Amino acid sequence: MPPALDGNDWWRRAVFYQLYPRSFQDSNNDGIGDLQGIISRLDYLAGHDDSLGVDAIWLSPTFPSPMKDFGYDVSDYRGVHPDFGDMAAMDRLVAECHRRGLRVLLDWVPNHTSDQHAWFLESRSSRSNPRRDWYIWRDARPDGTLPNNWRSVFGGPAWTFDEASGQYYLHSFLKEQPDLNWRNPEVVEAMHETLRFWLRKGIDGFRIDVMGMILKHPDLADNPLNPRWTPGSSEQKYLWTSNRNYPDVYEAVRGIRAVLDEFPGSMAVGEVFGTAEEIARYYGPPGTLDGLHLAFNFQFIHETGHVFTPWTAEAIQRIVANAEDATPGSALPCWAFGNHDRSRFISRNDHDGRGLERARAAAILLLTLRGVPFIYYGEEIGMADVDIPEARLQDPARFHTPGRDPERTPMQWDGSPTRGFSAAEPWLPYGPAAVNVAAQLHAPDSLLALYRRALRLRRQARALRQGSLRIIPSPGDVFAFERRMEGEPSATVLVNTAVHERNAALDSPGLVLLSSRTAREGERVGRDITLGPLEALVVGHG
Ligand code: TEU
Ligand code: CA
Repeated sequence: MPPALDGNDWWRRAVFYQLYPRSFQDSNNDGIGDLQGIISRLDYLAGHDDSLGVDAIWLSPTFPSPMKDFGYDVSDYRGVHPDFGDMAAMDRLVAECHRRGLRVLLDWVPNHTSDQHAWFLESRSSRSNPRRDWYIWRDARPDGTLPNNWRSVFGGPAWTFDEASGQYYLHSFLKEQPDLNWRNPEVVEAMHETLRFWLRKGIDGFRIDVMGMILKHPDLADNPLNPRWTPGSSEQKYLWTSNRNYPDVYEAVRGIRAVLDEFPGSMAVGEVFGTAEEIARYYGPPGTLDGLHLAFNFQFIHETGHVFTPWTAEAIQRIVANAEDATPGSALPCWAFGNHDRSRFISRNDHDGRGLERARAAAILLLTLRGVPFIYYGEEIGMADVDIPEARLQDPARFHTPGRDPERTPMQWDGSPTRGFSAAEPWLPYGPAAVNVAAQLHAPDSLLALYRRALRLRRQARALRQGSLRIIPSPGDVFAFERRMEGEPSATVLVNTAVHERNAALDSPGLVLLSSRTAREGERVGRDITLGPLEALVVGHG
């Protein structure tokens, strides 16, 4: 059993696993996953020889919530939603994780609360309420139109009129998710206290929801028209200049970091969107790195707008090179191939029915790049988007059809009709029975076995876990890089994104330590190497 990572910078060497609590394991047969269910499945993740071998988990929101946005509408930052259990269950979960060397991140949602949060109920109760200014209230413009042209991320205007008090309030997401006013110091202090509440309880850190939107343009200036937009195009009509990655946000980020620094060994990873340079700013300047410990780079999912990134060597190389260039000082990039908001990797890359082969290569890439990888639950067994019948769709945020339910379906533990998830009708339908943990756990050629080998290799080969990265110029369709660390054997990673064989050259001969084509592992290779269709492999040197 691998020991827990030590040191306050444990997160630099960690592999994280995101789990969606509603969909991991149901313990009381109401069809909804819960904390006790997660506890019962921890051995799968860590602590045993045949565990996956991750170092930390991130739980999507577990707080009390009317569940309009499945927990991203928080009505109490210091509690546990009864669907998931209670505070005692959370304490048990944290203790059971720590016993196995697993760290725990909660999902902190600072941009908005639920409209049922006590703060908002007060705020909307009257214009003179002391908490009125905790949210963003504005009059209509003199001509009677909305305060500005901002749109909700989920579609429609970002403003809703409150009849009783005669003003509009801002909501960057659903109207049930009013935006907090981070220019009010009382809000800042109250939100910082919610962090301290959990840190005192022993939580190891946070994933921070929509980090880049908590501070907007001070005058809430209109957003400019998107020059790439034309009527009917898939582009958004307006840019997000005034309300996303607005420069003032970095001051708030530093404030959050200062709170985390009161608790050595804690950390935060921000959900941010933008170019590699925009992402980089969240770490703080190279010399101080006084921003977030990590900021997600989602470019393997989408580089711009809503167009999914294709599985091509050219795109992969651009994304990695940009991140390597932009990530400041000793900071590390942070990679994910999937999450609860986006179509799953296999489904995004399955136009020719070969999504699984690409998923095998992606597992190797994710776990050998320089930086901190996040695995989305089920990715390791090849779960794909599930077709949800119209009548069972749950996600209210249909900014794209059919919403985000397809990538949030229950974890498939076995091939039985209940998938080992719940004896009751699950909150979302299951995927095909053939994709499950039990079938893959002891099958050496399975995707799950490949993930476990990749995780083990990453733990053992320090060059892969902590070394530098150098991109090796390679022929078309091949992305290659070297990982090197002083005094340690180096490794070369090659990814062939073509559906045909490709030849590549190595600087020196070596041994295949890991391959998406399992049978190749252990093969000695010279300086010329032929990669199979869609193959990714790791060659160890010395
Ligand atoms: O998502 C924020 C978010 O803005 C994106 O996922 C969004 O879909 C994209 O920017 C569109 O361009 C977070 C959570 O991950 C999501 O589940 C919540 O619904 C959302 O915040 C609101 O809290
Ligand atoms: Ca349950």
